[in-house]
Amino acid sequence: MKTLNCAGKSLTFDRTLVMGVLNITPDSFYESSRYQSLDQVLSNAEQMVQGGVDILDVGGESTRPGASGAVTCEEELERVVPVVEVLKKNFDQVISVDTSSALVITEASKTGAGMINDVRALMRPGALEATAATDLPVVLMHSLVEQPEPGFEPHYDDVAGEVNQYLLERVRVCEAAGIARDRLILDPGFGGGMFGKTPAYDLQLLKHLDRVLALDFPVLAGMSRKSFIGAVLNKPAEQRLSASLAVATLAAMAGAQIIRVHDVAETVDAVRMVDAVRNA
Ligand code: YH5
Repeated sequence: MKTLNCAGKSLTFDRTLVMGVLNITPDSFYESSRYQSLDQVLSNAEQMVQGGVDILDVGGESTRPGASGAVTCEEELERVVPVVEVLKKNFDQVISVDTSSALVITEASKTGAGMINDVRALMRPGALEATAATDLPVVLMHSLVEQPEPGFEPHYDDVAGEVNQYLLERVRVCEAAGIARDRLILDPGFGGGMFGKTPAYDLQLLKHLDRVLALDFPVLAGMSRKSFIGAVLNKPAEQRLSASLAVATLAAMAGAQIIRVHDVAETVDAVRMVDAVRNA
C-alpha cells in the first residue's frame, strides 16, 4: 500500500482521502473584514476535523473568479504562515498549502506544512527548486492558463490525453530537479475557465478519469461546487452540494485517492460508502 510522508505524518492510500478547502482569501461576501480572522479559520478547520478530514488545504492566493487582482507573495505569505502555524498547533491532520510561490513553499514548509498543492504544477520561477529543497509530497495540477482571462476559449482534440501529456512532462521536470517520483500526486485540474477548460471538458475529464489514473500516480480530484456543476444544473454555488457529492462519488469509484472539497463531513460519508463497496 502506498504511503506518503508528509513532514512526519503519514498518509496511506488504503481508503479514499478527503482534503478540506480552507479559504483564507478576503472574500467579497465578507465585507466586514479584509481578511478572515484566525479564529474563524480555526473554527472552520475544527468543523472539518470533526467531519473526518485527512488534509487541510490552506490557500492564500485568490484564484476565484472575480477575485480582485493578483496577490503579492508577501501578502500571501502574511496570510498563509500564521494559519499553518495555528493549524499545526491545534490539529494532527496533514496541512497542505495551495500556492505557486517559491517563497510561500519555503516558509510554509519551515512552519510545518506537510504537502505542497500547486495549480501551476511548479511552473513559477523558483517553485521547483523550493519544493526540491523540502521532502514534501506535491500535487501537480494541470492548467492550460497561467491566469484566467475572460473570453479565452480553450480547445482540446483529446482533453484527457493532452492533460496526461502535460502532467507527464511536469513529472519529468520534477524528477530532473530532484523531486522523487514517489512524492508526486497528479490532478487533471477541473475548474472551467479558471484552469483552461469548459464545462464540457470538465465532464469529459471526469468520464475519463481512468486515463489519468492509468499513469499510476496518486490522483487528486477537486470538483467541489465548481462551475461545470452549475452549467449542468443551472444552480448557484450554494446549491451544488448534492451534485458535488455525486461527482466525488464518481471520482472515488474510478479510483481517485484524494478528493478536495468544501463540505467535508458529507463527502467523508460518501467516500466511506464507496470504500465499503470496493472492499465488500
Ligand atoms: C483543484 O481542483 N482548485 S482553487 C470555483 C468554484 C469552487 C471552487 C465556482 N485549488 C483546485 O476551489 N488545487 C483550487 O466555484 C485546487 N485542485 C487542486 N489541487 C478553485 C476552487 C473553486 C473555484
